[in-house]
Amino acid sequence: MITFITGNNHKVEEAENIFRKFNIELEHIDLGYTEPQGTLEEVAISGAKYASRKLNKPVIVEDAGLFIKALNDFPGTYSSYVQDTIGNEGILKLMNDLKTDQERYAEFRSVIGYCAPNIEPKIFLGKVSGVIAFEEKGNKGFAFDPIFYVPNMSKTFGELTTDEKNQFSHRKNSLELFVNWYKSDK
Ligand code: ITT
Ligand code: NA
Repeated sequence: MITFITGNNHKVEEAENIFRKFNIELEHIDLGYTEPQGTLEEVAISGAKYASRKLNKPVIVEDAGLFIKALNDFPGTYSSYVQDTIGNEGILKLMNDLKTDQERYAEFRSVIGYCAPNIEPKIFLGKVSGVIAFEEKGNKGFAFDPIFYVPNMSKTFGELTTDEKNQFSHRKNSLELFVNWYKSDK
């Protein structure tokens, strides 16, 4: 069994769906650790280490964000704060003059941090490419999902079910790397 430390229930729902496919049982604890300002990798490393030492068991944490190329990777590591303040409407305004898919290119990135008592943390990076939509679409996901458009599917993440998003999302990619490592080399 693995313990996922997060305060975000949408992440839990997605992770449970992914772990079920790998036959690993997932426990969820909202430990409320303070995040240092830093890269996704730094946050995942310090969070995983803190939580595994505190609970004295193996844990994973995730630090994720939306990285928009034309905005020099904004909101990136500030994603949570930006979502709560200017929100999707604010992001769409910043993108007003940008018209093509290339100009509106963005990535979701997810870094899973794993740590267990008496070992040092390990991290796993997953990404997915898309473009920022011209308007919000769909109400199936959370946060930036309605403005993250995937040209291949002609849909935003907000229009995908959890199952569909979990086929290829940043979170699926990072968790899959983690599980493959966890089941073999650990
Ligand atoms: P934790 O307790 O796990 O830290 P959190 O919501 O604070 O939960 P992060 O620190 O990883 O999560 O912040 C990432 C933010 O990026 C998150 O709050 C969302 O606004 C956004 N985000 C991350 N993954 C997303 C996804 O799959 N779809 C939409 N928005 C996402
Ligand atoms: Na967070």
